[in-house]
Amino acid sequence: MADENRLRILQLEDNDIDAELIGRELQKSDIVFTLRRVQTRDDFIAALTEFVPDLILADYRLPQFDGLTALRIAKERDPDLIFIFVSGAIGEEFAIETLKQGATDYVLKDRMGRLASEIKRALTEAAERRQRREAEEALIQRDRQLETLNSEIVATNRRLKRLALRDPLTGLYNHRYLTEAIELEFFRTRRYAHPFSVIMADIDYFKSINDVYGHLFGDSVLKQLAAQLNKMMRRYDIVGRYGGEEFIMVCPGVDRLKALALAQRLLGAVTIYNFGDKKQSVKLKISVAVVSYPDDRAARAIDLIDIAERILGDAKKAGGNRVYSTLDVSDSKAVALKQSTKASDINLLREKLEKLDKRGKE
Ligand code: GH3
Ligand code: MG
Repeated sequence: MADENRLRILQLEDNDIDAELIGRELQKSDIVFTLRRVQTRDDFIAALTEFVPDLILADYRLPQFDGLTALRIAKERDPDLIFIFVSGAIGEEFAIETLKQGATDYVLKDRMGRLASEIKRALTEAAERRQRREAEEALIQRDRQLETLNSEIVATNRRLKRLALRDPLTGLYNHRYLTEAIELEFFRTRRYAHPFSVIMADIDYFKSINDVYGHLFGDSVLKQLAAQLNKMMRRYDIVGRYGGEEFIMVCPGVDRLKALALAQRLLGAVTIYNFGDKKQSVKLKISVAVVSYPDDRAARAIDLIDIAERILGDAKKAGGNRVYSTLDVSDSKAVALKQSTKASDINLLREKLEKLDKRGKE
């Protein structure tokens, strides 16, 4: 049998006759082994690293060394090393002490017949222990992998959720989120009877900025405006990009009067800001519509957005660069706003067509 498959037995024994006896006992068995015998502390320690035993058979009493110290040294090196005392009669107390200290077993010299079977039992138990430990380690490893996978899934979900709710250019909330947020505020307002306002802002003549300075420049202007709007709003307001150059701010707890003041501040701040970069800067003008609930009556949340778009249309028609609410549109129109959405949709379409026609002529 190849050397590496032989059981490597280190024998700590000073008595030649006993050593011979143990050797013969092992030969009689079917254990295939390589035996190294040592008698002193130094040789024992050296053999642990040079010989690297699988198993130690140790006497208890030696002239210059003792079995318990050998056991301690061996266990320090490798806590799993099989260590069997083979000794003359030992008291029960000592036998218990050896096991407490980590000995695998003890065999009395006058019962040497047990040696081979004890060694085999110890080997089987050690193999089982190893298997159990490997299985446990594999389990821990798998748990760890699952944990990592789990946190990756959580992170991906968070990213996906963010992607689903945010506008990629400006990082603001997107159209979908805004509609849901307005819906939610609408129900909350009806339930708790506190007001809320929607501020819709649209850049005046933004198309011409794209036309003159290019689409990329237009993009950076949109990003800067988004940042400005975001900076000016309170933490619990929702700021989003509703469409191309149209932004919406949802302000819970804010009535029309407060919202109008806020919208004026936004308009003022945007007007004085320099948009663009070092090479090119532009001034922006915006038109702002303010709708508030319950000041503006609406049967559904979506009606508020319709009203805002109509007010915005009127603000543009009046030359832009202004804040409008239903207070600024003519009475008949305000009433019309509150009527059937079908009629208001037709009006909205008509206005859009008029606007397109006007632009075509420009
Ligand atoms: P008005 O004063 O009536 O609001 O006119 P306007 O030019 O601002 O509005 P219009 O609806 O005629 O055109 C909007 C322009 O916004 C046209 C479109 O190319 C541009 N736009 C929309 N989304 C983006 C974008 O993500 N990036 C850039 N650079 N431009 C955009
Ligand atoms: Mg515009």
